[in-house]
Amino acid sequence: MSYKFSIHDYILFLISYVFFFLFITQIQGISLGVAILSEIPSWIYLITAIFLNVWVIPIPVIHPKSLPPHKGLEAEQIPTITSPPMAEKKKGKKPSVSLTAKLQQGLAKTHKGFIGRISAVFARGSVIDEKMLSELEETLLGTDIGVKTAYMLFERVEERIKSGSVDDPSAVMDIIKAEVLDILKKKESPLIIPDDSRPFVIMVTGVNGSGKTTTIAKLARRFINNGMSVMLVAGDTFRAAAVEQLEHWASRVGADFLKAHTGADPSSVAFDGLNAAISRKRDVLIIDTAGRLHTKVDLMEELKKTKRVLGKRLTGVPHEILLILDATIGQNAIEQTRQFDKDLGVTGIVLTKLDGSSKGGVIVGIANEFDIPIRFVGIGEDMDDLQPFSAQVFVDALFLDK
Ligand SMILES: Nc1nc2c(ncn2[C@@H]2O[C@H](COP(=O)(O)OP(=O)(O)O)[C@@H](O)[C@H]2O)c(=O)[nH]1
Ligand SMILES: [Mg+2]
Repeated sequence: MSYKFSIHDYILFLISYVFFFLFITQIQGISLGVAILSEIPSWIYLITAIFLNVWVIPIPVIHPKSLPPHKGLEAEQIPTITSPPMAEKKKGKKPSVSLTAKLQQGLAKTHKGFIGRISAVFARGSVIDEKMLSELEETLLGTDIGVKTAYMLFERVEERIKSGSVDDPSAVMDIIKAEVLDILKKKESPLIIPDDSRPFVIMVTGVNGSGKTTTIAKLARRFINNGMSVMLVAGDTFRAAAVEQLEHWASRVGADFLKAHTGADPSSVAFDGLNAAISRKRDVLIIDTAGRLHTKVDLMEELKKTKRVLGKRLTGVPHEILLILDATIGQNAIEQTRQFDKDLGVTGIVLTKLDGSSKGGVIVGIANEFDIPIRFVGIGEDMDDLQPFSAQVFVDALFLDK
């Protein structure tokens, strides 16, 4: 068990001894020369002194400031828990841009790399012919949606053209837009924190650099802005810098933070985090995890163990296994999803760095190939640059010609 004493605790501790002193003087009948002090019954001094002491000294489980004992896991991994200062107010004002406009800006490169290439095929002629169709097939295969989705999309468009329901090249984009919307709509499902699952536990996974820690900060801020209390756990225990990065964000967004020493067993830190979130009655617990190459068996085993340990402590936990995918890696994100889902059972996806990628079309492939909801999209490094995924808003922004 561990608890970091703050300056307020030391002051309360000293005050408790003042009350003890007053109690002793009262029962000994020593006059301090202040009439009102001797009129107060001695038991009030005693109770106050005991209360202040108990408040300062963390008592396992029953005390709100205490961390519960470290059950069944390596005893040397003593975690440190810190409470946040007031969340930092945003410095300076940014010009306000609507969410749709921001998404549009963020998707500009993908628009060029995905939509731009397809519409170029149809700009070349005024009638749809075989050549145009085979160019469309080739172009779709060259985008980042993956072979399977490219063929599916092509077949659907070809079917509509051959059935005679479209003959104008400019109308084909509308069909493709409707098909893409249809695929994405099925995976639109916002992350809802139910009242009866507190703490709601989110285990955040993904390879190094995909944006896990940044997304955790953005999520924490979102939850805190919605009136929820949040605790963050540094489960990427192998990289000291990763722990520091999360600690920095926790204090900036106003979340509790728990860490252990470098190299500690991640499942043990996650377990401590869950215990702490339960005893502190936090609404949301977000666990960061390591992201060494996902093909490494030991990483997957480590993540599986963390999931198992959490589930043993509280049924149904983790409620959400969020996979963070970097849009700049294009089709590799499909393979990453396959790996993480096979081993962990991913329950939600966040696609980050759409703003820096021309390969954001991969979202269509992921939505088509997996039965996993897309929860959010990341369109920048700022805290506000995480948007809940809305298929309609996304498709409108993606297909919009400027
Ligand atoms: N442009 C952009 N950068 C992002 C986004 N999300 C994360 N990043 C950046 O990606 C880098 C890696 O992010 P980090 O959260 O440390 O990744 P982790 O290793 O998975 O925890 C950092 O420089 C982030 O600022 C995003 O949506 N857009
Ligand atoms: Mg990280």
